Amino acid sequence: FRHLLLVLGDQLSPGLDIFKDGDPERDLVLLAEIAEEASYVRHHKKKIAFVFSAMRHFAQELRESGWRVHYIRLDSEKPCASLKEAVARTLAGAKAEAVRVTEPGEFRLLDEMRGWQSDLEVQVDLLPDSRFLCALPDFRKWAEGRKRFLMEDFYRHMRQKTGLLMEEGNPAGGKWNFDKENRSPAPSGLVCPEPIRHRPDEITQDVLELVSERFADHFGALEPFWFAVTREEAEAVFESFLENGLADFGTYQDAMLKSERFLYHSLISMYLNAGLLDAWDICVRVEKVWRSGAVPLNCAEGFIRQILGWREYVRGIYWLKMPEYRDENFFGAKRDLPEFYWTGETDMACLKAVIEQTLDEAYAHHIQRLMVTGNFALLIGADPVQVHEWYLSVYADAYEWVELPNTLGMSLHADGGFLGSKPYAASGNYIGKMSDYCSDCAYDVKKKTGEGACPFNALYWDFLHRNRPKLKDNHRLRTIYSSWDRMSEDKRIAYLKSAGGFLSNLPGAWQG
Ligand code: FAD
Ligand code: DLZ
Ligand code: SF4
Repeated sequence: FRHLLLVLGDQLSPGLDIFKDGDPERDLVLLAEIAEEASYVRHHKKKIAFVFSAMRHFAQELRESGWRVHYIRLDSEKPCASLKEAVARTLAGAKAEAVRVTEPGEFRLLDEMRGWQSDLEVQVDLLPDSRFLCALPDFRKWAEGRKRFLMEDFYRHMRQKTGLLMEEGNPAGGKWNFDKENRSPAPSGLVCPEPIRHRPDEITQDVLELVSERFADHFGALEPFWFAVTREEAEAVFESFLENGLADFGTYQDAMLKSERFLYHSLISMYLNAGLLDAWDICVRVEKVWRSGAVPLNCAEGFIRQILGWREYVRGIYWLKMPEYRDENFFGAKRDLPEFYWTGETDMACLKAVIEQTLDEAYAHHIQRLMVTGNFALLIGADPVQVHEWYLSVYADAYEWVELPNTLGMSLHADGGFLGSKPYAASGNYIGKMSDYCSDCAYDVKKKTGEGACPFNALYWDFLHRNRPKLKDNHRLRTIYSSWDRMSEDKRIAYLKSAGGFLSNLPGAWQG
């Protein structure tokens, strides 16, 4: 062969440069199910099933369009322990002049691949991942010499660069951001569109059997399994969102309801991240729907911002700051992540609902991740590495390039505010306002301290008080600290005592 084209489990796109420059007559494609990739954290069973099934379907799609594909299954007679071994073994059976691979989405793998050329004694070409809307050198250029790295600045830059939602050089509607019109709580009884539930085909059934045998001790429920595993199925999910979800997306973006786990969210992150959907195509189609008059601008803008703005921005930050980023711990937080993150067994109704949903679906929407599980981990001072490993394990869309900046930067403020200008810390009041979780909780969200009070209330003040030396110069927290200072001493002591009592009774880490 001329080239061996290695495709990773989250690179399932025929539009990648390795295919564009490839030649089905002379190149061989390699996909490999690898124990190491499937267990470097205890990924949710649904995530592994999704990745393996999507890989097998992609191999089939490539073969149908004329590519020769070598596919190594986890249950083959000679499974491979690592990606390097998969490449070495394939090369031993089928000589190739060079190995070509798209840059992976995680630093650990990129670092490893940099050593392959000398270890395997073959030329290894790492090609940039062309699925993103901001190439990494362009992000670096944007970041160079900047004092502040706000997402909003980057987003405006991307709007101008791409021309999305622009009119004669100005933002459509005269404003860059329509968030003021978004973010209402959801009325109880709201009925949202049902997600499309795909029926597992034979390939998926095989994978489900494999996962239930090999990964029984991993997090979460394997079935019912209804994720899309092909481009066509993922396309149907997005189409259904355009028709039924987009018009209300912005309005209820931050709401949380016990009975509606998906609300008006698109549920496309895992397909985008694995390569079954294309980010540019998604943005262009959302813009088109707005231009057709079918949805208001605030919805289209709010949605495009998530993809053109946030998604590209966190990726840029990840590659700008790694590998040191992973070890940042601004607050010096070192508490074990409580066991109930892995089981859902807690009497705090909000955490229970979000963790149980995560166990069932390998999905939670942004505000559930940020303001319930993330907020609690921040307030109790949980060890950022343990929190990071939890988020990387439990969501079907989790890869380090997107998960780490969201967890360590946005949620835990462990990077000292590089990514977000203030910690997303909130008391029970926020959860009470944006959800219906509090109505059947063992705690009273209105009660501030003492027996039966919502733990978030005291933890919130304890967090601010404990970390004051680190946060005192943050001008966005000035009014909050002056409220604290205006409280009577008795009240402050009651808060700190309540929080102290709660923290000392928290369960330890999961021993699993
Ligand atoms: P929608 O609400 O419908 O949003 C549309 C799309 O916008 C998403 O599919 C996603 O591609 C993009 N998007 C929205 N917010 C973000 C964001 N903050 N960063 C990057 N992309 C965004 N997203 C992941 O894809 N993988 C992760 O591992 C991940 N980990 C997270 C961890 C924490 C602590 C937090 C707070 C957020 C995390 N997010 C992650 C971002 C966000 O929660 C998910 O992208 C979103 O919930 C996916 O659901 P959806 O497709 O229904 O999104
Ligand atoms: C997530 C994942 C899993 C569970 N399994 C595999 C695998 O067996 N083979 C593979 O090539 N990729 C897998 N992946 C995706 C990789 O973990 C992902 O490519 C890297 O983390 C880089 O983003
Ligand atoms: Fe969560 Fe507090 Fe509400 Fe209970 S009362 S659901 S702990 S916010």
